[in-house]
Amino acid sequence: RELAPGAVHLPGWLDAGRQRELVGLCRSWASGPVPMRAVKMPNGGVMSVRSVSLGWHWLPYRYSRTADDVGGAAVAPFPDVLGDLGREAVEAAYGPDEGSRYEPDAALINYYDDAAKMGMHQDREERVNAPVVSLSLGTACTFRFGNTENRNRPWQDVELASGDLFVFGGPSRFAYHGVLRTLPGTAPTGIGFEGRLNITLRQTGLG
Ligand code: MD5
Ligand code: FE
Repeated sequence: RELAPGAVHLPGWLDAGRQRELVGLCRSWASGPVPMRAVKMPNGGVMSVRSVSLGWHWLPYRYSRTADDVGGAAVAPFPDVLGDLGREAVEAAYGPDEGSRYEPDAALINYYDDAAKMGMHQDREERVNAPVVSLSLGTACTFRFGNTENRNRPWQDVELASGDLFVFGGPSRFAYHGVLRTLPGTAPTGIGFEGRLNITLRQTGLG
């Protein structure tokens, strides 16, 4: 479960009830003040993943309190329920001391249809090196966990399934990573959802 120092994968960390609950919350967040949308990249490309942010709006390559690329509405506040969930997640991965210190202030909810993927990248818009918490719901995917130097080998390919927790911190915080493909047909029955959702929690270090 520790793929590299600081990179901890806890399969099935969320039970079925909590997965369903989070799917319901994601639905409500997706219809908040800022529409869920595909991010347009500065090079003209459009991401195949669709996403919505809470607390801070992520756009390439900065955070804003307003949805500057899609209507300019104020981003919805970061909900307490995700702060508590983040502390619980970091505690499960690293222990109670680090768990209690974790104060995430931004969430990205990513939605992958069967064709969506995410290229290898680092998450480096945050100004502090607190861990990133990743929760997967619905359809499983092949996730590529790389190294901190570049987007090439060495990497490890791992399947992330519904309910899995992955915490990226310490020396793994700025590793390159991506989603190669989703694995259609693998969503648990009864979750009330088709496709893959990923919730990431981040501590931006912004005021
Ligand atoms: C996803 N999302 O499955 C992933 C999960 C994103 C993104 O990559 O930027 O929205 S988060 C994976 C992650 C975050 C921070 C560090 C590392 C992985 N890592 O060191 O591998 O939609
Ligand atoms: Fe990322």
